[in-house]
Amino acid sequence: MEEQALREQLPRDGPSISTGDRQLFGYVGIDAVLDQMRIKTMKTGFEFNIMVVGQSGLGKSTMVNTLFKSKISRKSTGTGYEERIPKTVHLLSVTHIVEEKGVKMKLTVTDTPGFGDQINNQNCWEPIVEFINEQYERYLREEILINRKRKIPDTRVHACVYFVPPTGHWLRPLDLEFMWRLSKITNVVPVIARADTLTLEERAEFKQKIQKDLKAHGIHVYPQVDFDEDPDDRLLNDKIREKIPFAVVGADKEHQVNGKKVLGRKTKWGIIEVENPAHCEFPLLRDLLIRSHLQDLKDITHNVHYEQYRVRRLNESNQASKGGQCLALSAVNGEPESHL
Ligand SMILES: Nc1nc2c(ncn2[C@@H]2O[C@H](COP(=O)(O)OP(=O)(O)O)[C@@H](O)[C@H]2O)c(=O)[nH]1
Ligand SMILES: [Mg+2]
Repeated sequence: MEEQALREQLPRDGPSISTGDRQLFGYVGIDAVLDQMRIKTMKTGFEFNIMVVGQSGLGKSTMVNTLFKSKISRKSTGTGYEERIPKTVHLLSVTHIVEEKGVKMKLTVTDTPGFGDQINNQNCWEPIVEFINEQYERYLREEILINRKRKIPDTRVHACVYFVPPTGHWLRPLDLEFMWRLSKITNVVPVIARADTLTLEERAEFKQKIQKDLKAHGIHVYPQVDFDEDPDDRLLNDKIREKIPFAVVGADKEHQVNGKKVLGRKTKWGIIEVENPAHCEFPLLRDLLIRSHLQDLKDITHNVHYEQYRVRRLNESNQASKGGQCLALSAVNGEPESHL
């Protein structure tokens, strides 16, 4: 009796054929592909690129350091390391190799000069839009080569963190315009910057106003409902959408709290710990970017944003060749008409 039960559990040779709900043969072993995928990713590693955008003085450069100094890469930067952040004048990319349990990630964060200092902020998004498109262009040029690399270096921006000033009012026309343009070409993750300057009630109220404003202007930030592939994703993402924009605080200095070193900001109310979910939503931002949605951000960049760029560029090249012009893929930015 026992022996027969055991035999029924054992895998049989040959494939499993299922007719409706009924499984005719036993275990086939398809799940072994998961191990193969894991080993392959461990060997090759992967690239992930984030960009920070927003007006000057909102804490973008600090946040880049916070990300690198927070738990994702404490080891690679070392502790007690202090540095004065120079004012960012050019787009500046910093890359760290983060390794965990044998998996290697090449994490690049691009810091951008703040805008809003000038009297005239017209077209201040141009260098940033150009940078994002340039990375698509680079990828495309590698991809259309006859002898192409097995693994194309990926510098495309997978997530663009947009810093909203903590005014507590509505979004400014400049922020709306900027985010609208960015959301057409990349995954935009808005955050309320310097959230320690707002009370918890103010943060919640501001968050709702921003959500309303984005909806009213048809600005689709990440994660977009249209791209949720299954009901489980939708449930999870609905929860995230309720919390976006995350109210974040950045800090690159460590303080002693209860005998432990924590990243935080000293205020008159005490130390605001940036990695403590009870103090601010930096941990939600880090988890979304690095833990829960990293692969999705990469997939959407490749399958949606890059695809749109590729189609547009190849159509343009075709048109040019029909008109007898040179087929060379010259850089274009296909600027959309102003939205507001
Ligand atoms: N209160 C507060 N100040 C911050 C925060 N993040 C950065 N700062 C400070 O704001 C100033 C400008 O920061 P920086 O990172 O250079 O801003 P960026 O111009 O957007 O890159 C610095 O003095 C930072 O110490 C924050 O979350 N809260
Ligand atoms: Mg800066």
